[in-house]
Amino acid sequence: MSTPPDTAAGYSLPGPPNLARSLRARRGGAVPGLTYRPATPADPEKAREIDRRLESWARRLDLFPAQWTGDFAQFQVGRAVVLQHPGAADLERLTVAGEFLLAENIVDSCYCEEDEGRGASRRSLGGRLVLAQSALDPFHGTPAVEEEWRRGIQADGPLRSYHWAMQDYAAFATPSQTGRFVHDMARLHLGYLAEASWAATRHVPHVWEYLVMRQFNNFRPCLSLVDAVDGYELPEALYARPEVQRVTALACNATTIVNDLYSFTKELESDPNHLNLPQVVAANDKRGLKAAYLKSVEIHNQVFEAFETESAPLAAASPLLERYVRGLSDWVAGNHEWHATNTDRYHLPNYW
Ligand code: LA6
Ligand code: MG
Ligand code: MG
Repeated sequence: MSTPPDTAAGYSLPGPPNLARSLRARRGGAVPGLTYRPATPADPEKAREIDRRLESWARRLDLFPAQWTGDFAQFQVGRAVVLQHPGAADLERLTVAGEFLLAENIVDSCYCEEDEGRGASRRSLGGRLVLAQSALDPFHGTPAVEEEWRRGIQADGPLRSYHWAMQDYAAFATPSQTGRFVHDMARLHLGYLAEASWAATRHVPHVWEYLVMRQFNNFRPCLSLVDAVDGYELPEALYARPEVQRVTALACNATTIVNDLYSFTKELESDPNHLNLPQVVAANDKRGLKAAYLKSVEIHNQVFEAFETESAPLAAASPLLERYVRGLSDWVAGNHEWHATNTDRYHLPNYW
């Protein structure tokens, strides 16, 4: 939201009321009334070690200019992945989860989020994302064109980040796990395009339409890694089952709605029209932002509870599924803890 200057031609102007600022009083902690499971506490030394490795990875690959380092440090990637993967088999695997988290946020920031000032542009998004997808899902053609493609991928920081994170992942993940991840990234990119299209046309979706978009513009690629990071594979034949797909999507959606709740005030400050679940509920119900926010907490809780209820019989049916569902649940809990405690980035509205 642009704020007019306090003084003009020597007069002091009160300016319009700043809604975002008035929502600021309550800062950290969990959203009251939100259903969540406590996370396994993060070992700070482990988080620091992951951050050290990621910093040297980002520097080696020249992923972004030095002046952005503070922004990404504030993001606390090391702490995020330590919280999200308490059963990680080793530090190398955790580091790769961090590489992807960093890469996904670089692409989101540089390609999608126009108001972050890193060159993102809705008009060029589709073309950029299709090339980004090829950094994960290689191009195949004549040797000469393949060589041009290889040079093209290495010429851009966001593309390099995707490409090299994938190389590191493929060193321990099975082809089926990397294929699953490539599919989930294509879903993410489709979601980014829908978000950009609605922002460009100022379309305000129905709640169901918004939640469909957010099922694609979603943390799913992060949860796609839970078995590989923990050092095993949920075989394709089990992963593909509709009931496994459903609990996976429910976990991914719960965790992404959590982002909408915690980033609500940040997004309102940067762009009063930014779509997130409370904003969309408010636009549809016309009962104000507070009622919409509280209703969004309820929507989250129902999705979260459906995940818990429907995953219980799966966990009871097979040790592999029990481990997989525990990995999803750990990721949801760790991600909630990261959002609730990252007060540098998020703060809650003053609604309680
Ligand atoms: C973050 O939401 C989010 F849910 C994404 C799907 C983008 C990043 C992608 C990953 C990690 P938002 P905020 C797969 O873009 O609220 O709203 O932190 O991020 O600015
Ligand atoms: Mg985004
Ligand atoms: Mg958000």
